[in-house]
Amino acid sequence: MLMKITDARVIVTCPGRNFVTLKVYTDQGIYGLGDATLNGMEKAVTAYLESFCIPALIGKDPRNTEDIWHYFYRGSYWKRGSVTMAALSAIDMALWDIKGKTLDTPLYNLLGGKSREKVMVYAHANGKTLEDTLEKVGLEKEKGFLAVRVQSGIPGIDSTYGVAKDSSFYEPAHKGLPHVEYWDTSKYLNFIPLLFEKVRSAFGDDLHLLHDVHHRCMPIEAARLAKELEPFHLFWLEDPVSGELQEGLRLIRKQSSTPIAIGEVFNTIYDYTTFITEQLIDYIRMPLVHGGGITHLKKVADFASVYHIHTGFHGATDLSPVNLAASIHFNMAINNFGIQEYMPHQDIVNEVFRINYRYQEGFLSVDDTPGIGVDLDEEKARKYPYAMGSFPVNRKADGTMFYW
Ligand code: KDG
Ligand code: MG
Repeated sequence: MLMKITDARVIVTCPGRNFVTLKVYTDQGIYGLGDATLNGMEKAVTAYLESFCIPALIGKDPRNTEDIWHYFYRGSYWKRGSVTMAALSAIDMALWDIKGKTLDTPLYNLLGGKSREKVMVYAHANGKTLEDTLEKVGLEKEKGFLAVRVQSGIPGIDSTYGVAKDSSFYEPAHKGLPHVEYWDTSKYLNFIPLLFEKVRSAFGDDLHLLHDVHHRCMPIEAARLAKELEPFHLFWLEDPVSGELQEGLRLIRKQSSTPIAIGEVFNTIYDYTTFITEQLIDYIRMPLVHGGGITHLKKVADFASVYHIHTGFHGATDLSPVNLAASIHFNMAINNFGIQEYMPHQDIVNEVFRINYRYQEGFLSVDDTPGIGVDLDEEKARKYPYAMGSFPVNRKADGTMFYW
């Protein structure tokens, strides 16, 4: 039987925040969905998809996921990069969705079947003060979460990334152009060990605790933090340094046994080679939506498994339900799954996307809908037009531009 891609469209919708979805159509009446959302760069990914990828996809056999992946990766002179890899991720996800629907089976079956029935997830607790944060951790524990990422406002720093002024939902981007936030690493380093001492003593040894540094330390500062957090047995310390300097992790590793997770801003295996082969990290954060989709992440996860490294995919609310569902399938199938990040989308998002996963007592599971199993209501999507948003930028107190 022949099968051909006849068309594809990009659907941009903003139910509270922007989502970019690629919909690929075939001559068999089956379509597939892929997530192409890249926070703040939605229009750039859309332009690449519309101006090049979609015309190049038409006429290809969607079942050839491997060859099509390499057509867009190897076939492109300008390789890698967040924008092009997000586009390729969406193409790949949509084609795997089509493959599952064509074979009438859920995605996890195409990746090796079930290694587990459900996947452990971690929740977010963000408080403005230490007391507020302790209360937020308690609330997540009451919801049944076995793992909680703990972030807090820092005394003496006006605003802390990821700790919203209105904490009803998490949204790091703001409407319009970037505003400036001021940062002071020494205040941060003085406060965080105290925070974890309090959280550990309030909630006991069983709760898994995670923390995200958001790339704010130099390697030697991160080494100090990892060492000082050692008594509180974190599940992981995330993005302790800006990840482009892979050698920087050696310094942290020599000093501490706190597990390290890195790479939510990465997009290919080449961002990870030193980290993996030198066992400098413990968890891979690069998600399907930004790391070349299922085809590429399967290779990265398999490569990592040789070095006893696990997955811990990025799963903030600025990644769409299509990515989250695909990630649950993926996590159910692979052996070296570690944990999945989970922040529930707002209800308005789940009105636009029809989801097939559910949260129960610390775990997520998907049903057996063929393919990825998420659909998009286009009529509802049209009610929420694109709205420009951007991340804040960081400066030190003296004005110096600081890292992400
Ligand atoms: O768009 C960026 C967010 O997804 C990111 O800031 C969230 O760091 C994050 C995390 O670990 O979820
Ligand atoms: Mg992060």
